[in-house]
Amino acid sequence: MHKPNCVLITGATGDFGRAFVDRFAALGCKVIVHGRDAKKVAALVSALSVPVYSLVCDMADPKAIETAVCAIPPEFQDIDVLVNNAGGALGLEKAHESNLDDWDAMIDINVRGLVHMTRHILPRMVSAKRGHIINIGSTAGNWPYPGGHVYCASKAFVRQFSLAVRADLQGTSVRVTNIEPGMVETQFSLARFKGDAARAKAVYANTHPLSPSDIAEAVVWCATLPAHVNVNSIEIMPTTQSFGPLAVERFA
Ligand code: 8X3
Repeated sequence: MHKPNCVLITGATGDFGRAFVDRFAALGCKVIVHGRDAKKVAALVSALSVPVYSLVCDMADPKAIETAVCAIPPEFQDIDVLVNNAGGALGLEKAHESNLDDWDAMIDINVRGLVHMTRHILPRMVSAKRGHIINIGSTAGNWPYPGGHVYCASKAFVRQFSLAVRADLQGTSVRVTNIEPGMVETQFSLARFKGDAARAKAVYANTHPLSPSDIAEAVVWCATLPAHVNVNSIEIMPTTQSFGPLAVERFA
């Protein structure tokens, strides 16, 4: 098994992030726990028994990302897995009725934040000829749906960015993987619906969604495969979720 040295997980205080932190910590990896809220990061870190570093910054603020990454101490600079997990969806209104601030926030975190973090971490991986960028994409990047607009587009960006960066990394031994989860029961919908708990709960009602640990399983599997194996992408849905027909407008 390929054992990572040091894993940086963005958005680590969320449901996915905590599942990833737990799994990599169980492997004995050093973990860099990123979050925006210092208190939440401190609570997560206090439960870990592996070497851990807290990286507190807002992924929507490129300068803050750079400053935080530059301050990582030498003993945590051997990052060989970056899990770009921070991100989310805001709103499900039709495109022409959406809130532009929501659109900007999704672009800032899902796209710009991920790109900046990747750009800061990659050079050291390339010099070390060892590393793995694992991006958390979404089925939304492959399959559009009403109200998905910028969220779907941001995840399509993440997919193509992952593949194109992989092309650039030919010859460096650095791996890139895009994990594309479908419906997973997390705080994702609560955030999308801005705290409307009933609406968020309804998304997962009377079905069997995936859990964050299902996605952690895939992330850790990819990260621990032998160094000569690169999983380009994995799309994962619950068995209860599949595809619908294309919509056709019919005239009266
Ligand atoms: C989450 C999957 O279908 O809610 O990325 O957009 S979906």
